[in-house]
Amino acid sequence: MPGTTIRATSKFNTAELSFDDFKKIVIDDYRIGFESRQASLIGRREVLTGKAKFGIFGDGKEVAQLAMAKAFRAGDWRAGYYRDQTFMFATGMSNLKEFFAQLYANPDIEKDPASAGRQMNCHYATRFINADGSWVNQAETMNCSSDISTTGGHMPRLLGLAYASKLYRQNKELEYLEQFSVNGNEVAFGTIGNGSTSEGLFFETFNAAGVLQVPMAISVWDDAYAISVPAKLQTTKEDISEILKGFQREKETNGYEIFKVRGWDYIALCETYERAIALCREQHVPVLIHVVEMTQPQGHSTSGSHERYKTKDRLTWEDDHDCLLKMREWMIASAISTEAELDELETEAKKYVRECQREAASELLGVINTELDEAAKLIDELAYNVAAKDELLDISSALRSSYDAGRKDIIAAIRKTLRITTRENSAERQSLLNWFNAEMVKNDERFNSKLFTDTPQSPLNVPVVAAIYSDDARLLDGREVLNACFDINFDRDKSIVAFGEDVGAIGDVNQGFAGLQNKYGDLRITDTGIREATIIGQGMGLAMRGLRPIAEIQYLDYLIYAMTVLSDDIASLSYRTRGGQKAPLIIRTRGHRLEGIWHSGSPMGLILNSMRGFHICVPRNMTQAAGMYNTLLRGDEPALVIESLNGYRLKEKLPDNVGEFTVPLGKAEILRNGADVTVVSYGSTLRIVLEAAAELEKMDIHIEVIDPQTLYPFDTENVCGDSLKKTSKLLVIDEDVPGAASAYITQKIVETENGYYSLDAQPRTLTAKEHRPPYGSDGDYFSKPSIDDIIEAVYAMMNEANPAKYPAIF
Ligand SMILES: Cc1ncc(C[n+]2csc(CCOP(=O)(O)OP(=O)(O)O)c2C)c(N)n1
Ligand SMILES: [Mg+2]
Repeated sequence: MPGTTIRATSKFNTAELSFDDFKKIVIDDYRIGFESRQASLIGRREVLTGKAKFGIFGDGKEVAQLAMAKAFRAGDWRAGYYRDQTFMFATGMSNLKEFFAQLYANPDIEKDPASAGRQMNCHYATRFINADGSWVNQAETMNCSSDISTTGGHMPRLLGLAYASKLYRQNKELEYLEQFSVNGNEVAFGTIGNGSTSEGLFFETFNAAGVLQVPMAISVWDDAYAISVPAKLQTTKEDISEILKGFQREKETNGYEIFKVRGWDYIALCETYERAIALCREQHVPVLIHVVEMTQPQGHSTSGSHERYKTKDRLTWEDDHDCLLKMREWMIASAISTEAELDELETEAKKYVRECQREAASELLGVINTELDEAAKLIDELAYNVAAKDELLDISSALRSSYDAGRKDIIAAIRKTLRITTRENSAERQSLLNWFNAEMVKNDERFNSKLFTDTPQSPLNVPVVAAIYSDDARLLDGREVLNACFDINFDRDKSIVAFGEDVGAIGDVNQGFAGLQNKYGDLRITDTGIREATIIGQGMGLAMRGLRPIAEIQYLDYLIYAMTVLSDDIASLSYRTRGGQKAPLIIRTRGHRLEGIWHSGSPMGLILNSMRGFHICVPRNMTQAAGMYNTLLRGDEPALVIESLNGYRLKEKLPDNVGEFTVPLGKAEILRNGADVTVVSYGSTLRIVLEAAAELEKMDIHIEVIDPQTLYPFDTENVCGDSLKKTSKLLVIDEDVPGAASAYITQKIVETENGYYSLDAQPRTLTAKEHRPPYGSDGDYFSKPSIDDIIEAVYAMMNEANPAKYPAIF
């Protein structure tokens, strides 16, 4: 039985290395590369013969990755893409059996620790959360942040992983966090395909790292194609390192060191990586290693064949420049090995990879077959006691004879059986039902769990601490309440940092951080360039490395620039690693009720539909916001806090414990009692709703006003549903377009909270118009829900219920 291969490639770093030692290292490297190639070849065959769904492999990229692995150390990080299997094998961060387990989508974490069968093959991750929710010692492990499939989407995260090393090196107050860094000596390694460098995220990241001077090493795997599209249509001058030459650092300037090397030249690659990474690690200079003349022996993926779009000449060139072939030729020419020795090595390697593949396949099949046998037996037992015996026996025999049955086939067979036997009430049916229910719990765990990491440190477990007010509590501007909250937290927890556009010197455009840079230094309260996607990526990387970042997006409207990082990367991180990684990033922004097409600030539907995996906080004032920050800063899950833009100068009472009191997530509050209509809204709109409530009172209409406070989670105590028991009428008010957040809130109340059963009128929503609001107060009035709109919407509901008492206005 093949053991799991944990090998770290040895480095050529000693002057005394004998030729024999050198030979051994090279031969071992070749073996790793060759095994990796075999895995690619077998993997493709498994897909094409229907045993796995999809395959994308690292063939043609092996030799450069062997060289990169030599420069990679404990404490270092990788943020890469789907071609890096050889690197993962060479560093021991993954192995062949895990490779195949992922290819077969095995949901067992032990078998596929990277994603528990949730990600396509070659999407890697190391697990860095212990069972109790604590962090592993990242300074002692090699670390791989979880891959995503979107081309270049990982670049912003890479920036953050590198930036953490800068903070750990330069901020001496962080020395106590020794499980995350040794004096910032870690390098963040990024890999990206040549085609993907066309993405904006690549350029944004590249520039930001040059400004920040962080230990980030980007390798571009250049095989001159991006699926079928050649370099000519991707990259100016067809050469990414050529066009990035302006970033080359010079005397007295910041910038990059740029290297270019051929992907089949083993020795040049080893030398380049050693030099580049030493510089990056020691001096915190970002480096670009452009690896050219790479190939794709099997084409892009199992979805198609490259013969369709590559010329005969190109295909011949690729055959001749196959990196393993070239390495082999060089090894023989330099007397490192002989043809016969390498033949033998290759034969052994093929056998070994085959064994790994077979074991991975049979491990999954074995478990599924046991479940299948149990299910089929239970169906049989039921069949002999019911009228539909033959139909049931057909189901069990189809299940037994199905080729490569999966869990879906087993569960579908049981569900069908249960449908057929609804009128039966036997012990056998109950046994089947019990088995089904138990299996569904396991399947839920396998396929649907860990949207959040749900550790004991979850913000949902943070103790509730009420705000305390002295009799002489000061009345301050809302921004000052926030400022006081941040001040105390920065003092309490040295790992908290905040950054964003205009956050540093002026303390953000609304002064929430005013004075704090002076007090805590510019490593903790920091200005950034205008680059929302990488502000979020910067926060993500820091959060993965044990810091507590607050990343600021100046206005909510600009969150859209960062949407791919938020949605594809952070929101799915816990889910796609089945709780193996977390990024407890807090995003601070402000929105609602400003005016103008790009400052109207309520793309809430967009957020709700793309950020599951975040907590979404919509505080109605700055005190509630402060309480939410206090909760989130003590928890370990990502969150978005949308402050009310027009609330910074409104007066609020300063709690005595402004840095300690907490607002629990998911706790709705009744702001005003009333028995006629339940009105649910959030954020700044609530102020208008409360004004409308006072007007309505004069008309003898009493509305109950509820603030859910957070949209994820939403009203976990059923406050809205309970209110409907009293009012039987629901109005949801929202500033986004029709069918956006208002639809979500209505669904939650009517369906999840069973509000439907209390309603005696159609539930209604009052939203903004379908277009964005124009600039100016008139534009706001005619586009967003106004006090008049609210009064009339409530009144119309009362008119419908009792026209005699509430005659129509219009
Ligand atoms: C944002 C995004 N756009 C498009 C795709 C589809 N896609 C997947 S791989 C790929 C080509 C990538 O080429 P390159 O960066 O050169 O890497 P290579 O596969 O050649 O190693 C494309 C277009 C994607 N996954 N994500
Ligand atoms: Mg390419």
